[in-house]
Parts: sequence; structure tokens; C-alpha cells
Amino acid sequence: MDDLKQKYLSAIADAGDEATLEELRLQAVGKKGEVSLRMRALGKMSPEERQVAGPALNALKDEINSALAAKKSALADAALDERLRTEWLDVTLPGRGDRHGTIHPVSQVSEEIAAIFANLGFAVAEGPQIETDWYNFDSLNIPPHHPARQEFDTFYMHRDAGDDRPPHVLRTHTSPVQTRAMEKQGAPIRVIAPGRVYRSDYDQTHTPMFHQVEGLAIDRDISMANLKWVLEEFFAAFFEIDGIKTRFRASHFPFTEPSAEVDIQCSWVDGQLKIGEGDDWMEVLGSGMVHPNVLQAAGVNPDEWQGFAFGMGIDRLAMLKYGIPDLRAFFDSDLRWLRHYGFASLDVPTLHGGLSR
Ligand code: 2NL
Repeated sequence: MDDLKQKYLSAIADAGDEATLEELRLQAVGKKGEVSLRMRALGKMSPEERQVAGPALNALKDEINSALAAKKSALADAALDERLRTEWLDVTLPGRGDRHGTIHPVSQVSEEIAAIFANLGFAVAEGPQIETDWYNFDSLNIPPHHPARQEFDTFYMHRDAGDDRPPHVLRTHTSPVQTRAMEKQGAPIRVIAPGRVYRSDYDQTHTPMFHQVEGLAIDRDISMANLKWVLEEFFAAFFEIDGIKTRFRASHFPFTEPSAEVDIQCSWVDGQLKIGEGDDWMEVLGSGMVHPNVLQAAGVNPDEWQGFAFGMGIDRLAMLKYGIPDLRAFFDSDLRWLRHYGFASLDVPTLHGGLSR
């Protein structure tokens, strides 16, 4: 019995983990364990033998059980010590800081514009950026050899010899979106068409891709007076200036007749531009009454329907509203300036959460 005790106590002392301890427990004092088998053998002993062996076996069983329990808690303590030693955390380290992206100013301004025109009853229309020359030019009263085609610095899509599909261009304005909207929906209609447009032009104030928003309102008796009201409402909301004045100057576009360029009131004080005050003017858009040929091309009867259209540059509007001095900022991959101009983090809703930032 002494070698049994020796054997188990030293095995328990040497055990490195709980699984080994459990194995030893089963071997020694489990149902079929060595100690248990010997206890079962007590029944076949003489009473004298049993009187000696019984208490000794009980004592051995108790001793092994308490050695197991002691070792088990020693192992748990050691495991906890090990975790405390390795899994430490320096709570004095500075935080990582947030790295939020921001909505691009052009996207934000597009959403602001769409939200304002939504309140005025205009829906947003979208269309392809690669257009046929018919939608981009012919439908807008710019026939094939019209000089205006040259003024647009158009990007033409490559065409293999023998390709008999109609010529395609990168749209030079979003007007074709409105032609398509009229074809599909007919009159009456009120839409704006914001989006990317392309012209082969690159210098300090021009980029080959820029953003435009056009507007269109067709009904039975829409006039330039309606245009003036809509634009003044728009500029008041966009620049957050009540009663901002506009000035209409006669102009010419192939797709409108009559046509007007529209200025907004501004002042220059010490080289600082202020919008909505003073007696200077800043040109912001082109507009006019939609040319009958344009209505006709879109399947709208010009004897029944009439309306206004306008177009303006979103990039420049964003620069004016947020005081961004250089167009190239829009194409810079360094986003620090975005925060400098106070652009909202991406998790701040704009369009659906209203106009506030
Ligand atoms: C400008 C001038 C303009 C339009 C765009 C338009 C669209 C249709 C019919 C008639 Cl579908 N006109 N758009 C009209 C006048 C001016 O844009 O300077 N944009 C930056």
C-alpha cells in the first residue's frame, strides 16, 4: 500500500495540467481505480486483516483526494499568474484617435442642391455619362456642323473602322439627361440633373471632368418670371441668405430662346468675397426658355408646352459656399483640407437628415 501511495502522490506532484490530474484521479480513486479495487477486495479478507486494511485504504483515499485538490488549485493559481504576467495592458497609452472619412464637398453640395430643389417640387433625373452625339448635341438644337459643337471641347469615343453604331461622346453637359427625362415622362415635368460632365480643358480654373446641375420645368404657361423666383429661392436656401438678389443679362445658348446669364449679388471687401450683399455681381449660371426645337426633339409638343431650363457648375458653387480658393483641392488625395473647411464626417447624414451639418 505504501508503494501505491508513493506512486500516486509523486505523480500528482509532477502533473502539469488538469487533464493529467483527472486521469490520475480515475486511475487511483475512480470506480475502477486501483484504490477502489483494493477496497472491493476487503470483503474477501478475514476480519482481522480487514480491520487493518480498511482504515488504511480509507486514509489513502482521503490523502490522494486532498493531494488532487491541492494540486488542482496550485495549477489554477499558476495559470492565473501566467495570464497576469503576459496579458497586461498599459492604460496610460494615448488613444488611437479617430480616422473618419468625410463626404466630398462636391457630393455634399450635390445633396444640398437636390434637397433644396426637392422642396421646390423638382425630382432628380440621372442618365449615362457616355452619350450618343444625338442626345448630347442634335437633340439640343446643335446640328452636326454648328459652330457650338467646337466650343464644347468634346471627348469622342474611339471607333473602329466599320463600326456603324452612332458616334458616342463623354457628355459635355447634363442636358441629355433632361431630354431623356422628357422622352420618358413627357410634360408637365420638373427635374434637376446633377452629375459629372467632361470637356477637354485643363488649366487653373478648368478640369476635364467637372460637375454640373441643370434644371428643367415644363408646363403650359411657365415663364422667365417663374425661373427668377425659383433661382432666388434656391440661392437664398443654398447660401443661407434671405432676399439675395439676382440679375439677368441677355445671352445666347442654342438650346434656349430667349437666354439669360444670371448673376448673384456680392461684394469685394479687401479682396474678400461676400455673397448676398453689396453692389457687385457674380455670374453663376446660364438659363432661358427651352427652345421649341429641343421640346420637339424630346417628343414634347411646343405648341402646347413651354418652360425654362438652367445650368450651373457644382464645383464652383461648392468653392463659393465654403470659401475653397483652389479647384485643385477637389482632386487632392490629402484629406486634411476637407476637415479644415469643416466637411461633415461620413456618419453624419445630410440629404435624409435635412440640411444641417
Ligand atoms: C451654363 C449654361 C444652360 C441649359 C443649360 C437646357 C437643357 C435642356 C433644354 C434647354 Cl434639356 N436648356 N439647359 C439651358 C441654358 C443654359 O447651361 O452656362 N451652364 C454651366
